[in-house]
Amino acid sequence: MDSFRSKKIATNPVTEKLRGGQPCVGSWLTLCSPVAAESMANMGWDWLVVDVQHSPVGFETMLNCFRAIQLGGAVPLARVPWNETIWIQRTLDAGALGLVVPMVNSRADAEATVSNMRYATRGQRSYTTSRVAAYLDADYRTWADDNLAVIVMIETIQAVEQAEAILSVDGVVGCFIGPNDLALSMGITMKETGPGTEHEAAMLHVLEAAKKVGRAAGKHCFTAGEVSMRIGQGFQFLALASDGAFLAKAAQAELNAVDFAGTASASAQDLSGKLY
Ligand code: 3PY
Ligand code: MG
Repeated sequence: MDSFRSKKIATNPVTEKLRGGQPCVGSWLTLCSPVAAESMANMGWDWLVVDVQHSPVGFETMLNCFRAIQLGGAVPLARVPWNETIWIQRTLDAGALGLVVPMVNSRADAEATVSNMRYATRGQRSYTTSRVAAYLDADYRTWADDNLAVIVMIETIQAVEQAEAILSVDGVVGCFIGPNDLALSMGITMKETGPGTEHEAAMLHVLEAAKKVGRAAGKHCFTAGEVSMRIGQGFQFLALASDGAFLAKAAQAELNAVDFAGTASASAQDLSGKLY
């Protein structure tokens, strides 16, 4: 049975890559499905975030997604609904190896995030054995303080202005830009974003601040093309869309391709492949 035992985790590859200046690419899970999570995790993403802020996922389903992600070989992360003690501490206890924390708008907000993710005397996290402790090649208490990926979301113009102060908080590993909320806070629509806009300049300002204080910058990207471009600019923590968006895009494209008149011919490729 030994061959079925998972390898003990020594370090957190996400935190390690981000601290080492390397890019790491993941995606978002909004379908609330451990089966979808396992399928995604097997594809080779560095990490997957269970979105507890903007999906209707329940706490136990989130935990089962963490298991599925781990089994598939990616690093399980979560976006908590808010920068709050109860959400942060419970989600870590359930086995997230890092958190993306929304709406961190000031240095004090970032200090609160870190404090909730670290045990005393470095923070105020209350102790229990996390679910993942059994998979670690270390004592969870000290491992967690040094290895959890602490990613604060910079997604308001106020946070952009405070980027250096936020990112320089001890314990912050990196930041993640939410382009939609950033646009809302600037009073603009997504049509007014992109190269040459104030929105783009704000994101590049965050990148510059992150580089200055030696932290990773990240962004939620719309396409693989954008992920590649952002890597070239120096962004590191890159999310590509979500399981829900991938499903909708692929399913819609296939449905759109159906010739309801039945006059189109099918190639050999059309007549084989994967049904499930
Ligand atoms: C945003 O665009 O505001 C996000 O939070 C993306 O994850
Ligand atoms: Mg947002």
